[in-house]
Amino acid sequence: MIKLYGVPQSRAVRCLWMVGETGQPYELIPVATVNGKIADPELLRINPNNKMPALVDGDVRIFESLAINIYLAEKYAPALKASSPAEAGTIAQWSLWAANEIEMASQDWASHSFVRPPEQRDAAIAATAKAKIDRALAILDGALKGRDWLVGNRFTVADVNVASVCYRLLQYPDLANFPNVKRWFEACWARPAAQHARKLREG
Ligand SMILES: N[C@@H](CCC(=O)N[C@@H](CS)C(=O)NCC(=O)O)C(=O)O
Repeated sequence: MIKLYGVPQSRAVRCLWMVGETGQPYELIPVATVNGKIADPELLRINPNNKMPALVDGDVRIFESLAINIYLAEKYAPALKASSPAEAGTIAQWSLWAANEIEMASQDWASHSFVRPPEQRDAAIAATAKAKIDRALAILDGALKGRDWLVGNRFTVADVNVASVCYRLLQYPDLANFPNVKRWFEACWARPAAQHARKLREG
């Protein structure tokens, strides 16, 4: 059975969404921590970076949440995987774009807007992050103009990866400024597997 190491309150939520899309049975293995730091020899053997999530599926071991999702699509969700080299490149493009262009800004914005206790928030960091998010969302909005999904004419792992990296933007106040993103983002997160992953994370 697929084993996913991590907790839903981490980037593992991205893989919980994707494994839900596959319909495959899986086991979620929470990683051990000591004083809030990961201290789990089993995780370390799978991911030498000592970070979650990580996946074991038979002989296959993969770390990096977005790569795990691409693997799950490749192996278990034919409709969500690339159907040509061009699609494979475009799925990689959007996955790497999300990780590089939006992930840190989204985390900084959330962290300094509502995640941290008020006395630990820095309004300047939140404002800088918000400006970066707005720039990224304008690019995404352009890419989604006249289309429902990022790659091909169907929901793919690219949509799971980008929408799940943008998890914190479920609370973004200015999403309506990017109507194509808003429409797409709502459609992505309305999927049963996305709703389930959110429930696992938020309770
Ligand atoms: N790029 C990696 C990042 C993984 C990562 O940073 N995971 C965090 C939890 S969301 C973690 O394990 N942090 C523990 C630590 O840094 O000690 C991915 O997407 O999987």
